[in-house]
Amino acid sequence: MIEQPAKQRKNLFVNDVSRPIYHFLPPANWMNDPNGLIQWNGQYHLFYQYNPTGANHANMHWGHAVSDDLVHWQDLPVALAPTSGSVDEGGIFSGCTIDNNGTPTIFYTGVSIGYDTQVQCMATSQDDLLTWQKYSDNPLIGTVPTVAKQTREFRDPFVWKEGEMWYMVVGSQIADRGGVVFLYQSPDLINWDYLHPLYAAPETDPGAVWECPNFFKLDDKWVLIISHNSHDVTTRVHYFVGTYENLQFTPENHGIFDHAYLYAPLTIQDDKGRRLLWGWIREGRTEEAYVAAGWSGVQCVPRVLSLDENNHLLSEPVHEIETIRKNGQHFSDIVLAEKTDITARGLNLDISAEIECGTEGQLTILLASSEDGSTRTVIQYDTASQHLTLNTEKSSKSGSDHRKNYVIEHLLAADERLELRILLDGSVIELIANKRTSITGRIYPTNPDDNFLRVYGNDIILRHMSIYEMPSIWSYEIG
Ligand code: DQQ
Repeated sequence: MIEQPAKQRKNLFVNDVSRPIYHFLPPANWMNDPNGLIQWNGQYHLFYQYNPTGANHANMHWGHAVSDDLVHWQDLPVALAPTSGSVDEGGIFSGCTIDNNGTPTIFYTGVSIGYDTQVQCMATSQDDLLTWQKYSDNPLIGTVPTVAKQTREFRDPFVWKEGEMWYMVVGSQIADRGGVVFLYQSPDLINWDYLHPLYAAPETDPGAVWECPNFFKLDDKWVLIISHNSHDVTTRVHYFVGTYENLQFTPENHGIFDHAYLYAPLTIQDDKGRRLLWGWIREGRTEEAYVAAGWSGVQCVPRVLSLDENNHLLSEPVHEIETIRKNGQHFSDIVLAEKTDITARGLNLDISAEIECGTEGQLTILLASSEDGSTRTVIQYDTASQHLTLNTEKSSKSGSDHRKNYVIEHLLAADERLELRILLDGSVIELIANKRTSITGRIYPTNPDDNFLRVYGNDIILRHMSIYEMPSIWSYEIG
């Protein structure tokens, strides 16, 4: 058990209102994918892609943090670093941790300098996950299956056990086809046999790579989550829900897990039986801007996954985050009009709302707005077109490339209310509608006074709305 000290971080970013205060991010520098999630002695361990020397994607290590409650985190020493002259000298890329009969065991991708060779490696810990020893005979898997017709894109092992056998999926690319997930099997975690593609891009999609696969049982279905890297604006997290029999996966439904900045998620099942997901919230500003800021990358608030009767993958923030809510304002049964009915202030908020929409209903929520509304982030729902919008085109006066307008179809059944959950945290907005449409956006507020929230609409009844202030999850060293 790792004790949590009362004071843990130096506050290096006191006046940076863009930096989230209740989402996890390292004390400074670059972070991307969540890695190696595991619950050990009841505590949640989060590893993550980390550059200890700067806020750019380079020099990949595994950073490490631990939490008793999924809300507050203690920083721990870097868990894995590249070893020069070895198969991971170019970086320790993403992977997972499993419990091998009492031995914590990491599977990760070791890359060469320049990333042209990507191989699957192992490391174990003898001191409850604090320090790690790399397997002396790495790599475990050193070549891409020939069906890939390429030798470079091969990473992010995800391992699980069924009966007496271990299985691994690895993200890759078939050169003339698109993304693929390869399936392996092992009796002992050391010797791995390649079986076949678990699933490949259903339509030709050359150039795309499927990264960070997750494959797990949820209720009586199997879910495959992949991060579809198309090297352009269509880079998104996709999911497939289906059946898995005789080592064959047959998808029955496909969806987009998040329509904007959430990427490379990793899941685990915790001791409460919940399937939890963390995902990297990418930056929406230029490399120059985030390097200058000194930090880059945020984890989403962990989400609990479930399925509905239509095989949609649903997600909602873990209820633990509600324990830090403060100063709640509650509104019920309000018929909204064009003039603002509700005003609140704050750049770190947790908002939930349940809304009845008339046939011509239009709901507008302004966030991070200046008093005159010239700076604003806009969330809208339009009943006639059944579209949900997150518009960040006027979100701040900072020079950045986050200025986007996401207009995403969100169908409601005839008697279904619109349910919104909005986690605003400085530059992060997690917007989730009816648990099934997720748009994670970035805004970069520069003026702490541009923090008005306004709600208005027409042909809309706000059945319920709660707005909470959210405090920092960190205790900072004094001085
Ligand atoms: N990020 C890691 C890779 C993974 C990619 C490298 C996804 O292992 O494929 O930092 O963001």
